[in-house]
Amino acid sequence: MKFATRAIHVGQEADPTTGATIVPIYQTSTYTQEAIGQHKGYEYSRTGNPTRTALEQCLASLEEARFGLCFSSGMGATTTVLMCLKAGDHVVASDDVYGGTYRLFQKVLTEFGLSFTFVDARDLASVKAAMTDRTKLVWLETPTNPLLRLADIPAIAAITRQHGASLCVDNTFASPYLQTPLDLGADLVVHSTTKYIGGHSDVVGGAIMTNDETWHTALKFRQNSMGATPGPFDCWLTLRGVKTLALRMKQHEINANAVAQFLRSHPLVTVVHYPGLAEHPQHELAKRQMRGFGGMISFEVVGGLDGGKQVVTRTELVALAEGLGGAESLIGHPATMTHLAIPADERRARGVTDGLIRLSVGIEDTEDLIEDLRQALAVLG
Ligand code: P1T
Repeated sequence: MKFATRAIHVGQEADPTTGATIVPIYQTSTYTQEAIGQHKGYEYSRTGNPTRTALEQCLASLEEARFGLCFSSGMGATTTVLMCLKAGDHVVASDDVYGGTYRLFQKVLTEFGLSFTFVDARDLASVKAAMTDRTKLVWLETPTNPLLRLADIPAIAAITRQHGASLCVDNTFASPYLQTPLDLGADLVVHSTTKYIGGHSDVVGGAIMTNDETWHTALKFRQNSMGATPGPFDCWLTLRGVKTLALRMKQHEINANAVAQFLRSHPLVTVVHYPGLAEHPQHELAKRQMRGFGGMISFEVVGGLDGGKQVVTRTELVALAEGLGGAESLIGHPATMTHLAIPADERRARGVTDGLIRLSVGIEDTEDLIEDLRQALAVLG
């Protein structure tokens, strides 16, 4: 079965008890047992819930994985991966990551004896140089949030394997429609399903997919032990969203491409980061490991911090908000919003300048988006 068919059907057979065509919201915390330990596969909804199972099976299929597990948020999924490590273990992570991921790694997990080296993952020599005898995990975002930088997944998978470590890719920005990291050599894929997978900015969730049974067993044990699990209604909303993932990603990309072309020819825009532009330094890598370029763009305008802040508050159709991947376009200012948790000097050193603007290009009519950006940019000159 191809992608769009799997998104609509896998894990979503008619309900065995009623024939309901759409997977029901099994809004129950527990399940009646016929005798002690004798049940229909479910005992308690932290451990398992049929609506969650449907979503887990569907997402596993979309990521070409044997196993899928869902969580209450992307951060819940990320925390669960990292909780499979032990005090003393070392992680190599790409330096351009969601601010909340940086905060979890650097401000929470270091308290538990994990250590992190952040590297520019575009540079394979830096990744190699950061690996130590204690490195157990390499953590990549590709494309990154917010700079849309790419990491070469097969090449980094090879480096990771040589050191006996595992590679985890946060695939949130690409979505499984555009990139399947397990096919490219990764061991684990993480998603904030809050974004493209859910697709309607109305539910927070996370997921982990793998083909590795040892990892799956460890993760499932922690999913149940730590309890960052999603409720049945959240799983149902996500499942409803994912049915249109393929359609939505096609339109996100059409719009993002048009918006990127508009921005790059605008006199008050100094730089545009979008992997679909021929001048993006990793355009060739994007063509090799992705099936399209997605709906996220970041760009800089003249006037630095002031210029950036003025533009993001001036759009009318495009909402000023954290988050991304929904039907509606969102605009944000990473330095003061999504990436505020990263100390200013480190943030700037990584290229997240004070004037950087991030745009999640939605699926509205292209012309309306460009018109709104045109009038917002007019504030600069
Ligand atoms: O928000 P949550 O579902 O917990 O997911 C965290 C997360 C993980 N990975 C990436 C790449 C992300 O972008 C996020 C969340 N990001 C935002 C809320 C944002 O506006 O960038």
